[in-house]
Amino acid sequence: MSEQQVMIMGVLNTTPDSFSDGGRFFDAESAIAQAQLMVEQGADIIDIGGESTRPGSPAVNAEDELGRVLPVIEALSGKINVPISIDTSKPIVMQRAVEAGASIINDVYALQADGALEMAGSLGVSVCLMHMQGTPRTMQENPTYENVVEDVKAFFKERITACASVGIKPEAITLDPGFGFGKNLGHNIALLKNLSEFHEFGVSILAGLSRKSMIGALLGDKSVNERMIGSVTAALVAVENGANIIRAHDVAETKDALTVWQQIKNFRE
Ligand code: 7PJ
Repeated sequence: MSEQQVMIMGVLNTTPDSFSDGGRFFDAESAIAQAQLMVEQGADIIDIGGESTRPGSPAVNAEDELGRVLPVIEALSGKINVPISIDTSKPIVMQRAVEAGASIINDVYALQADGALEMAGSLGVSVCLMHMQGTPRTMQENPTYENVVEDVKAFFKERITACASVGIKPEAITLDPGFGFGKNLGHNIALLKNLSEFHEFGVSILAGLSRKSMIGALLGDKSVNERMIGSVTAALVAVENGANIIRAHDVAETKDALTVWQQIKNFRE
């Protein structure tokens, strides 16, 4: 069996209200420094977002979102030697971000916004399609599934077909079950424990668990800045269950964990 490749996607929020880093990276200069640090620490992708999707957060208009992300992408493009992904659901932001140097679209709405699918197809870049039930404003009120793993699978199947219709090939697709996006603790754990089931689509799988409330809940309601070790532990469970990309805020710590995991796996006695 071929070795499981695991990459780290380092999170760079440029939103003033991002739940996990409280807007610390809002100005372009510190965003750039943080991105460079994450690359030194072992990030394989830098994910740049300008629209907060934390539960209850309001929508951001395209102009504000562009004002946050474009200066950072422009400054980083060519300066870091890893791909930049743009965390957005708006076609215009996708377009401008790719023109500025992004090569991956990471969309928590899985290209369902008006014109997003067509835009992603015409830009010819890779896409990460995340599952979400509802919208960030209300998604955590009462998430309900028949069978969360099967329901997410059906959604992925439909989105892969939609991608094919605009020329996005499976090689360019990553799937993400969207931990915490319209899911209660039981839903999140069911998805994590059954992550390997999503390999039936033959595309890579991303897990974003970093600092999320499910980690806080499992630790007896620890606050966001006390969730690092719990997040790294959950990331390891995800890779053990087949994840290929880990989306993380704490890149250095996640990298150490993955390095130890990989070396133990490869060790020949
Ligand atoms: C995710 C994301 C995630 C993907 C956010 C946060 C909230 N994109 N964007 N997967 N989460 N693909 O950083 O926790 O889980 S924003």
